[in-house]
Amino acid sequence: GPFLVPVLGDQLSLDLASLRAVEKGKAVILMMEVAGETTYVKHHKAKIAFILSAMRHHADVLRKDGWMVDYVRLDDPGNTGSFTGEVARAVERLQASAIHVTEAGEWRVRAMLESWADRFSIPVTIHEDDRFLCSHAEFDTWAAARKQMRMEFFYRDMRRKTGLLLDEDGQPEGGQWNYDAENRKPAPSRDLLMPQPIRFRPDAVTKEVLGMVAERFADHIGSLDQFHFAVTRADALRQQKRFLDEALPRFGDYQDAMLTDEPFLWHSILSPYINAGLLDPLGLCREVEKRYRAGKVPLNCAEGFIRQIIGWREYVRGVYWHEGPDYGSRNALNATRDLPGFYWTGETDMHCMAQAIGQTITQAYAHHIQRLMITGNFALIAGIDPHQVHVWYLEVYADAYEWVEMPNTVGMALFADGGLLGSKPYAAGGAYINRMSDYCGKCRYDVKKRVGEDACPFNALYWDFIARNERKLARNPRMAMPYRNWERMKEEDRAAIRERAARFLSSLA
Ligand code: FAD
Ligand code: DLZ
Ligand code: SF4
Repeated sequence: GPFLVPVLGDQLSLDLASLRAVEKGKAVILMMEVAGETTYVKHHKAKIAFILSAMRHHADVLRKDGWMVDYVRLDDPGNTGSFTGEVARAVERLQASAIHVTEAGEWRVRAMLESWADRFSIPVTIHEDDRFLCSHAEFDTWAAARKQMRMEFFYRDMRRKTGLLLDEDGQPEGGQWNYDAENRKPAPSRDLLMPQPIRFRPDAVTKEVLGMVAERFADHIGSLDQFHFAVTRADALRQQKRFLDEALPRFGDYQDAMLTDEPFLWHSILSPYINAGLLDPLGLCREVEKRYRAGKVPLNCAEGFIRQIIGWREYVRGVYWHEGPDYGSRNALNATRDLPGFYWTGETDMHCMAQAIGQTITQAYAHHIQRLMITGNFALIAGIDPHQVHVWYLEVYADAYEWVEMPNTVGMALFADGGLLGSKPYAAGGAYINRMSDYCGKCRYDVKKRVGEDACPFNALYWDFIARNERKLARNPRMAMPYRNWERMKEEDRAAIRERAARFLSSLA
């Protein structure tokens, strides 16, 4: 019988290790829409629609490329609802002689793949996913050689490995590895010339998927009205070109900025395509470098973007696999509060939160600083249970897969790993949000106040966080300043701030 090549929903690339391992005429590709994957968490409707439509389009691309493809739809009679169940049916149906599969993107699915060798009496080969620059072994070697796993040093190795933005002597372009200091400009005023991502109109395939998702997943978060994602590599490449031409030249400058009713700013909105396999991350970085070499894009923008991909993206994946399956249950600050209901509705008077959550519901997208410094920061300083926060991020973003979402949430945003990923918690009061956005001017709360019913909740929560975690954080040299400031406050002011925080927190329940 033929070789069976299961291709998972985030493996929508023609250049895939498992495909390279087999011959077209002798292999059948198996693609599976299964209830297990659509509901292991209650993904945003647009995320499910994006993945299923992209899978259906990719099956056509594979067939046109000469592959035999067996495609199981969610509503096919007999669908067992799981990868393992569908592989079992296919092995039987095709009398497959061996299985070749590219490794999965999370521990849960890795365990399924690893169970196949025992379950089916045919050879199973799990291929390393070489769409990533850094293999598991390479990351483990890197991590073993140092006391702390700092992204910055990992990133320099990836620059050297790829040669991206190096000069003839192998030195970093411009003399510095990192130009982040230039990338913290506050929000500009709203600008009619602000670039906007292309909004792709759903074709017949996507429309059918949208109908099915609306019906089957009605109780999942999110709306489908504004569904605009590319669902093919060809369209994803159009979005990529749009980004390179229009947004990249100012990407760095406004990377941390936030503006009311501007969900996208100068960000690429390419993560769903990169993570699903429709775009090649290294190819994208090479295009960015080309624009810099051609004088079309400043160095801080090109470097900043490339760092997000070959630095942060590769690094968080390394951490996820290096730390093991228990990483997601860490809770270094013992945070136990339930996730407030407004994370699901956006209905809160905190304008910054309403904006970040609102666009999450309509677009399945928020950019990095919204995820980190608005919804993430709030969860951190309010002491929300990291597991609940993790599930939320995994559900609501179109780009969310555990390998990338979990370290960003548990490590970067919540400090629940005790400082493995970041050297200090990204905790901030309203002043930071006011500096980087126009949100506070449109908010019912007063960002300058710490106490009183109209005081910005982030202020009291920030100091309450500092006070609450003194035992765990005060010795961190990078936290010396806030602790000094806290100590300097009058006792009665400290009490009033903590009282305001307590009242606000009890109003959440
Ligand atoms: P841009 O700002 O245009 O950045 C370019 C690319 O760099 C992104 O497409 C992405 O591939 C990569 N990138 C940037 N920052 C990171 C990062 N911290 N980690 C990994 N890759 C990065 N990203 C995901 O892809 N999936 C997630 O589930 C996810 N969850 C997150 C949860 C939290 C709490 C936080 C703080 C961040 C999370 N991120 C996640 C990282 C980042 O916010 C998104 O990658 C980014 O917002 C995607 O939008 P963009 O394509 O417009 O990014
Ligand atoms: C996220 C997702 C969803 C919603 N549905 C499917 C699906 O029906 N079939 C599939 O192959 N993949 C899906 N995915 C993506 C998988 O969950 C992803 O491949 C795993 O997380 C492994 O990394
Ligand atoms: Fe957010 Fe506070 Fe600013 Fe309101 S005042 S937008 S709650 S930071």
